[in-house]
Amino acid sequence: MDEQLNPNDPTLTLTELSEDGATQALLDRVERESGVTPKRSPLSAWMRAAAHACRAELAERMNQTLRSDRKSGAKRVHYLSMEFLMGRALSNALAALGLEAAFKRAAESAGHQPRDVLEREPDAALGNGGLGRLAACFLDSMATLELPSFGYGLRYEYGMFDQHIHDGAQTEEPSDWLRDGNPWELHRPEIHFRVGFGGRVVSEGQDRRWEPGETLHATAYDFVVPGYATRRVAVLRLWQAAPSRPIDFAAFSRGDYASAGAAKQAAETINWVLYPDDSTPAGRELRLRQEYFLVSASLQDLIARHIADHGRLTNLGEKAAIHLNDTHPALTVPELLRLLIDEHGMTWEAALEQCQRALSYTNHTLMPEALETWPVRMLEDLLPRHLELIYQLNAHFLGHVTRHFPDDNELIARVSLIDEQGERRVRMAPLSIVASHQVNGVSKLHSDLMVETIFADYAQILPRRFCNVTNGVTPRRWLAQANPELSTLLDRRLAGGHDWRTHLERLAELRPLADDAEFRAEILAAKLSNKQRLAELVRRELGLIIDPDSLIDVHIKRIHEYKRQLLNILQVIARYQAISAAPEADWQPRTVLFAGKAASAYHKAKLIIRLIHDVARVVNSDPRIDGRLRVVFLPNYGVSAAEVIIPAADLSEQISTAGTEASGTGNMKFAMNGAMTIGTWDGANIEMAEAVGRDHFFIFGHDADEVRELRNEGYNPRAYVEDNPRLFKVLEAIASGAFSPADHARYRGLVDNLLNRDSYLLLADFAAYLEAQARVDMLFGQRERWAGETIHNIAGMGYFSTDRTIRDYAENIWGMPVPTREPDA
Ligand code: 26V
Repeated sequence: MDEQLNPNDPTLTLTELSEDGATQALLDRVERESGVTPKRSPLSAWMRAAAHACRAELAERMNQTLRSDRKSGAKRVHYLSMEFLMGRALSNALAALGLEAAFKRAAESAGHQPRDVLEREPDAALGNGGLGRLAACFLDSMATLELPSFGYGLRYEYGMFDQHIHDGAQTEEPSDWLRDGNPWELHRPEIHFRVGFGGRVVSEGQDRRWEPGETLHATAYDFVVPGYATRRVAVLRLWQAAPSRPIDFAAFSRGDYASAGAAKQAAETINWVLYPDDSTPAGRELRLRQEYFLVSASLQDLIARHIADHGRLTNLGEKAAIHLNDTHPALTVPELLRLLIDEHGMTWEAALEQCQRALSYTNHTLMPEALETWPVRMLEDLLPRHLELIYQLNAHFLGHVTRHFPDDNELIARVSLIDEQGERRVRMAPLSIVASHQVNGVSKLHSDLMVETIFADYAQILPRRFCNVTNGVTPRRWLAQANPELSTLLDRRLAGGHDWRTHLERLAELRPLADDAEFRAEILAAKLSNKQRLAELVRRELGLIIDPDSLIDVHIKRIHEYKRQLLNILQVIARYQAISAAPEADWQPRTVLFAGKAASAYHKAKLIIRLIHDVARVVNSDPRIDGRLRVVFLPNYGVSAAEVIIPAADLSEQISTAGTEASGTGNMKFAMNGAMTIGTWDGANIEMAEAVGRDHFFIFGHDADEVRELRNEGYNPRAYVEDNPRLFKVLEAIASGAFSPADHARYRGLVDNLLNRDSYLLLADFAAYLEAQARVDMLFGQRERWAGETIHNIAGMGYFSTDRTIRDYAENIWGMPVPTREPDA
């Protein structure tokens, strides 16, 4: 704070006041907004008033940030994403504004627990899972690294659905996060653009021009994302659709209210709901409309700003980086070409050059079924001019391929942007590759496999276009906020005090402390207190008692076959059978906690949730087990739940079939918070194990090469059952209805599928998994040694901060190097 300021000056903003002044200002604000005294104000009113107070500060910082970027003419990055899984914002904002102490004092003086106020804020769950949360961590790091940056997304009225469980079965409920208003957003009605759909393309001399059949308005809602230890911010701009004519008065006068309101209805469906299936593209027209709406509004916005700042578009690629978070915003390619050529008079060649300079694209999955394609017919109807430009780009690219590989007709046919098999479709990943200057995967293994498998042909043609940027997570949310106990320890033990929050590599200084008895004890104490907090949450949500001294074994993520929650459940059943067979033996008590949502139409994933519940019921009620094994499914997993669960975990399950999980980011959050990992040689697990030291990791199972060989040889799952009586017993119990006595046949299909197909090689990894779990039990039995191992894990996680990830993107892809801030002494 500026020493010259008088802390009692009433014109000062909240962050300029003394702690006393800020406390009083917060109390005043609560009273003014709610109309009753702070003591009588409900928690939700407290939450809103605190958010509004922060928003005012942040708005000012946004103005300053934008003004200074305008003046300096700096290059900006624009991160286009259909998903931003932001979670709650208040505690992050308070920390960034230095208002935590004042908030705490104010709340307590009114008789409220600060945490109760914070928990009144609904999660902004505008994303499905890893991809959306990564985008949110990126915004935090972009702001903190002082990178001129915009996130662009959609303002969904309903985000990720709320998950309810009835009799073990998942049901979905809309998540009405805007019901009580959103205290964070700044509506910017002055920022609006027109977005067209349908219609036809007309020729004007040499030129082609699109005459849309229907036009919507896009207006901006801004979220200010504070940086840590800087006044700079990142802006998340979310678009809202509105009809150009909300009421058709002619229809209204006829009494035809449906037609009179049709345009309004059509516009509002764009923002209606996030598509909640992250495993298969729905291929629905509404999704295509959403994608185009995001892309068109964002590009018009950034072009308008570019022209205002630079007066011309010939240096667009030099001053603007545009990043595609997966192919969901891939219509950026034809839309940018269209805007530059049709609206701004650029030539094809010049437009393509600017496009390639500006654009870059991240691939987030190798699963072939998740790669987006759109029917040509749908594009013809909805975006006819864009389809022309895609054809033109395809001809241009295939010409290039023909010149360089003149004899390889098969290659030329394979790499077309149009899939000609059956119904003709546009392939969005190739479209993004061809129009970008860099394409990256999200871990070393993933990036290697990407160029060896799904994009091998493109890598042959464009070898320098592909690179790797390993994911990370923001240590502000996932360590400082989520784990205050551990953070206090780090502050005390690391030479730079607080500054690991922006220099996470400092965690390496903990390595020598792995053998320090006192530090080990402190680490165990912090963990125990986090486990007690989790036990309290489980008791509140499920009425279930879990033992904070037991090994807390956590598997939380979207439910997918490749993530192998089912393998975990097989292991749980094997353990249950072993304990029941020898109840007198010395078993290491364990609580196995699952959480995660299944896509609503993903029947197998839903069946796995059902099985977890069925197994939990049997195990938890069996007196022979006597608390030595508990199985918990915590409903409605999301960012806020993760913030409680992760710091409490002893063991992190990262057990995807090798070669299927692109990176994982939960894996990083766990290790950073002092959990051990049991995992396969997959995604970022590999780089984590190498950073931490393989000896400090529980690695098991087939690696990606072995998985490929096994499949090539003709994988026979039954062979593993014949060799392994424990596995046989587990499958038999499930198939015979031991966990579903009222419906014996419930899991017969599931078991048949394992025996006959087992696409994700659960049975091949089962024995190794059990063996690794036994090593876990052994080590957990020696609690001090265990603590030493977890310290090695925390110490090795310095690399996995999104600050490092964003620096990589900025330097190697966006062409906007980041000045390094010196760490404190
Ligand atoms: C795919 C689709 C398909 C179309 C409909 C909606 C939709 C929504 C999301 C997705 C994305 C699936 C890809 C994804 O989330 N990948 C995850 O990305 C993380 C961040 O890079 C990474 O850590 C995970 O390993 C990867 O599964």
